[in-house]
Amino acid sequence: MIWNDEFETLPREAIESLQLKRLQQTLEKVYATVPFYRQQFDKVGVMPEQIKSLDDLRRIPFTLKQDMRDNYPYGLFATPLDQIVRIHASSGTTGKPTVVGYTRRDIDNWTEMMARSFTAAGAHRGDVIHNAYGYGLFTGGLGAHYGAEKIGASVIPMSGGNSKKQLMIMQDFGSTVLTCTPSYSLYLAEIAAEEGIDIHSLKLRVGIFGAEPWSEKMRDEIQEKVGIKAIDIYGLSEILGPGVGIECIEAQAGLHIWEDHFIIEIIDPDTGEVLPVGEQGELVITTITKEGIPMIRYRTRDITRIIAEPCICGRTHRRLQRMSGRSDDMLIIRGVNVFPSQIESVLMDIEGVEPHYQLIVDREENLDTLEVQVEVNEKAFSDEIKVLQKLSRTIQDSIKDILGISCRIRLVEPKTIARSEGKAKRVIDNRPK
Ligand code: DLL
Repeated sequence: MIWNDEFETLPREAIESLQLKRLQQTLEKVYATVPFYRQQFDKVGVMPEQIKSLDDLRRIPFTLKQDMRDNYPYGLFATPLDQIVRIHASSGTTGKPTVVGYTRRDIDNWTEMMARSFTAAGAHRGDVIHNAYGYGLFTGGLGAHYGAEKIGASVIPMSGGNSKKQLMIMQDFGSTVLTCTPSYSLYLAEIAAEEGIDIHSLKLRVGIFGAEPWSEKMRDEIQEKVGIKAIDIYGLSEILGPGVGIECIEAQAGLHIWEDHFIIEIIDPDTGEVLPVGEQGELVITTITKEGIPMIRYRTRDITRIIAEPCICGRTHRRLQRMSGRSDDMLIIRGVNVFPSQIESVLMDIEGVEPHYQLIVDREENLDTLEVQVEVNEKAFSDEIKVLQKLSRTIQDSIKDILGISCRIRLVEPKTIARSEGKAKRVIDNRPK
């Protein structure tokens, strides 16, 4: 099923000419209304009317998260506050949050994109959507909520937390679709087991998971443990919130990006150069319909690649491969670059290991060190020390063989690594700043 047949199946040329028209309008608007953008354009001597093709976009400088901080809270808004009907913010790890504002039309567009996303994931009227993304300044809760109502499903605004109650509601209200972070779905499965609830006996059919990196192996783990189809959804508050892109249930292979609202580019994170289609690099997004806070060439820090091949679902919007992680989370261990999700993939392939882990990075004598803490299951944990030592060596060897890095392994008891109701914290970086 496709929510908006007309726009989701536009031929490529039509998408691109729509993109160019909307891009030109957006550039003119930001040049006229946002001093920051006017300075950015003036710095490189480009006027909005000189952007005559999609390729010309490259002439415009990037926008960074720091630019949002420097213009805190409302400096990048292109619309007066009396036109802004909603404000969200994302809590950075340090300092002030980044603030975004939506006009009525922005909310309508977001709702439409979430309606498309739910439909792509196989949700429809008659579904009971159990929304466990956090409601509040975080965009996950309300973003998913509006889209769920739009498709005519019955939405339960659970928000995060209180996991036992979540399970009771799922059981009693007959939830068919679960929306939360992938890691939280596994936590719910764990609580269900503790409470003696057979999670497979629930009516849940599909989970729409995002807001944090996760691997293909983690998907397998969730699909098996929770007994549902697990769909990847991508988004970020600076650009929209959830629903920038989603996988379709037909292929479960790459996130369709709603290209009538966004222009995507992949750049080399070191040089800033635009890479050819298909190459892996950092995702840069330009919004072309947003009114409240348009974003021009925003550097997301997320690492992915464009999949240009047509998809079996019939949607013509290009896909992005599952995010490998964020460039800021990439670990450089003795010269080798690795993403936490790559380590996750290796761990998930090893018998006796649970899908709960944490990576501790430190620096000793000027060299980065990595300790992988991973939970073992009850059965493995009750084994003799010799067996555990062997397991630990197996993990170490696999990581070395597959990723080429040496690390220390610390096997820990089941349920000792902190669970999260939102984004899981996979990396603890103790290196001196
Ligand atoms: O996490 C929006 C969202 C809510 C997306 C619910 C999906 C579902 P922020 O808090 O601003 O917004 O965080 C955005 O989270 O730049 C990525 O690094 C990461 N992220 C989001 N979705 C995925 C995903 C929301 N599917 C940041 N895979 C982004 C990997 C993801 N990383």
